[in-house]
Amino acid sequence: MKKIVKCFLIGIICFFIVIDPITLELAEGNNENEELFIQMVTGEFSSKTDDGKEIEAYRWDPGTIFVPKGKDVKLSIYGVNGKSHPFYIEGTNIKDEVRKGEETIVKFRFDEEGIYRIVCTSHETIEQNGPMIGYIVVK
Ligand SMILES: [Cu+2]
Repeated sequence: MKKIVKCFLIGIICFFIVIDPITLELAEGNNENEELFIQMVTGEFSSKTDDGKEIEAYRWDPGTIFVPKGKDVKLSIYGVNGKSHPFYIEGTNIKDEVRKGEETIVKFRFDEEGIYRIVCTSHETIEQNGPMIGYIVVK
């Protein structure tokens, strides 16, 4: 009886010392190769000033995303508010457009740390119902 308990305990200890770290390592290794999937939508703030003027601003939501350096990223942007948002991403060759009711997918990887902007060229400034500018923070 004592032998069975001993074997059982040794089995458990072996699992945590030997097998579990291997399992974890494999899992971590696989995650490193996977691309990071981030989802965004286009949104809109609207309001009225005291003198009755309608004001609005289109936005990327979330407005800031964090991305590890050297990681492949797949970014999905779904158009909710606004008919069309042509955009570019600094530090890449990406130029594309998000349309209402459609999903736009772009892929990129940053090898340098920094803050890169995603800029909608139709709503870049306050005067153009923006600023529709998002920030990609690469660390
Ligand atoms: Cu826009």
